[in-house]
Amino acid sequence: MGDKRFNRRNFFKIVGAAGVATGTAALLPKDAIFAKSRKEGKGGLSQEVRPGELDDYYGFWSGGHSGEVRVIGVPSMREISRIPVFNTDVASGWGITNESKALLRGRAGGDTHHVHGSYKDGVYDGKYLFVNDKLNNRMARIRIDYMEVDAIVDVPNIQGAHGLFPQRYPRTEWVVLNSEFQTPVPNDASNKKAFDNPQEYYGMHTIIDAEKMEIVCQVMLDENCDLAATDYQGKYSMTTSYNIEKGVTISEMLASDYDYMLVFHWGRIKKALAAGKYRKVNGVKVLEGRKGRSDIVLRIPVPKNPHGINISPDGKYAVCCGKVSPTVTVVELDRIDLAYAGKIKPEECIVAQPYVGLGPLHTTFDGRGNAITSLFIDSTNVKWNIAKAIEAEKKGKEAKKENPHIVDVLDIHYQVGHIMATMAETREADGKWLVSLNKVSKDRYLNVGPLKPENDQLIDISGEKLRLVHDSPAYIEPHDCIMVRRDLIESKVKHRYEMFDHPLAVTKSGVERKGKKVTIRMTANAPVYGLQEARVKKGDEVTLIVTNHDEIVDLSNGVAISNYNINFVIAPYQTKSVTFTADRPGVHWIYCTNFCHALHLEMRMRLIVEV
Ligand code: K7E
Ligand code: CA
Repeated sequence: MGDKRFNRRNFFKIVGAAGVATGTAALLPKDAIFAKSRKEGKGGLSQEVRPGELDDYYGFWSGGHSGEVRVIGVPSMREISRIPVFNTDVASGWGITNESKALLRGRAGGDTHHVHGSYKDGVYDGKYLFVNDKLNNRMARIRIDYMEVDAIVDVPNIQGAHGLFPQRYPRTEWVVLNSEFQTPVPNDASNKKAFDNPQEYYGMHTIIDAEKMEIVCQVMLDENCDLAATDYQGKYSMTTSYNIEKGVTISEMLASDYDYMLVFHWGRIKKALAAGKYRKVNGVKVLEGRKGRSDIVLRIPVPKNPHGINISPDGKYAVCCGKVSPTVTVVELDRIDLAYAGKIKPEECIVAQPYVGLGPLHTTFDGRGNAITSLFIDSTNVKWNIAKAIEAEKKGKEAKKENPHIVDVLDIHYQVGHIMATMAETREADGKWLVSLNKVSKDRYLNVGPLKPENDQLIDISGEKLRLVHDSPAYIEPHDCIMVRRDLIESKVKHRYEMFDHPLAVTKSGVERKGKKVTIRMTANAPVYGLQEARVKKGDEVTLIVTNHDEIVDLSNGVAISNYNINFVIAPYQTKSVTFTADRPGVHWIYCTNFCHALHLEMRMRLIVEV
C-alpha cells in the first residue's frame, strides 16, 4: 500500500490542516503514485480490474463528431481521460485559451475517425498520436508525454479528410491522409467552371511530414480515397476507393461493377518530387496520379464500393473489406512489386476473395494467422483463417463453397463499424482482446431518450471462439481505436509540464499596462493566486497569463472569470493564457474551478473593471 500519508486523500487532509500558506505541498513527495498492476484471472482472460489496479492497455478512441480523442483503459473499458483536439472543451479550456486557439486557428469543431500512433520498426514508439478531422480537413498530432495536441496541419485541396495512417517502417516520417470527397482542384472561385462538372472533381492522397507537420505532397486522382494503410517495409501506402465513377449521387457511386484498391509507390513519389515533376496548388506540391498519366499509383480492381483496408501483422497481406460485397479481398503485398514491374497484372496480386457475410467494413488480426472482420448488416464479428482462405482459393470453387476459412461467428449488439484487436496494427499483435465499436445500442442500456449511446463491446479472442465479455457505452461517436500495451506508453507519460517550455511562464505576479493593453501575470499555488486583485478599465484588451507552481502530482487549478465565460485548467507547472476585452464593468471574481485544496473555495481574487 505504500506510505498512507502520501495518497491523495490524505494529502488534502494534511495540506488543509497546515493552513493556507503556500508551499505546504512541498511536504509531499513529488510523484506519490501507488496503483498496482492487475492480477490475471485463472482460466482464460479476466476483465476484472480491481480497485487500485491498472489496466493492461491504453486504448485510444476517436471521438467522431465530438471532435476529440478518448483514452480508455482496456480491459476495464473505463474512460480514463479525454483529449480535446478539434473541439471546444470548457472543462480544460481547450478552444478558450490563446495556446489552443493558435492551434485551432479559429475553427473549434471537428470529426475524428482514425487515431494511430507513431511507429518504429512496426511497433508504437510512444511519441505521438495522429488523428484526422473530416469536417475541417486537417490532421492533429498529440504528444503522448502530455497527452495534448501540439500541432495541427490544415490540408488544402481536399475534402472529407478520412483515412489516415502513419508510416510503420523504419519509423514514422510520413503520415498519409485521404480525401474521401472529390472536389475541383483548386476548389475556389477561380475554378467555378468545374462546379457543375463532376468529371473535373478529384481525390487526393496527401503525405504529411510527421515531425514538421507540413505537407510533403499530394497525389491527384480521379478516384476518391476512403481508408488508408501503410505496409511494414516503408515502400507503399494503400487506400480503398469507392467512387471511381466520380458520382455525386448514391446510384452514380454504385454504377461500376468494381472499384479500386490503390497502391502508392513511395520510391517513385520521392523520385518525382526530386525531379520537380509536380505543380503547386495552394502552396502544395501536387503530383500526377491519374490513370494512364502516372506510374506512381497501382490500381487493383476489387468488388464495388469497398471500405476498410488493413495489413496483417506479419506484413504479408492487405485485406480489403467488400462493404456491398459479402467478401473480403486478400492482396499479397510481395506481388505488388511484380505488378509495378509489369510482370503480372494488378488483379493477380489478389490471392483470395473469401465469403465472410453481409456488410464487411473492417478487419483486424490476432497475430496467430487469423483475421476478424466486422459485418455491419449481419451485426456479427467473423473470425477467419487467412491461410485457409488462400488455400481454398487455390483449390477452386468447390473448396470455397464449404467456407473452410471461417472459424467462428459472434453476434454483436448492434451494427458494427470498426473492430480492433490489441496491438493488431503492429508486428506485435497479441490476440488477447477485441473491441467491436457498434454504432447502435438500442436496448443495451437504461433508456436515455431518443439519442442513445454507441455500444463498444469487449471480446476475449485468446481462445478459438470469440467470447463477448462486456458492454461499454460511448458518447457519440467513436469510429476507430487502437489498443497499445501499457509498457509502450506508461513510461513516456509525464506528471508535470516543463514550466519554462512555455515562453510566458510566470514567476512573479503583477499587472502591466501599455496603453489600452493590460497584461495580468500571476502564479497559482493552491489555495492562492499570486494576486488578490487586478484593476483594469472598461474597454481594455486584457491578457491573463497564469502558471501553476504546484509540483504535486494531480494538483491542477482552475481559472474562471465570472461573467466573462472564461474557464480553463492548469496542470502542475503548466501555463495558459487568455485574451479578452473587459467589456463588463464591476467586480468579477476569478475563482478556482478545479478542486485543489481544503480551502479551494477560498481560492479566488477580484477582477475590478472600472469605468
Ligand atoms: Cu469505417 Cu470513418 Cu474508419 Cu467510420 S470509418 S466505421
Ligand atoms: Ca463505386
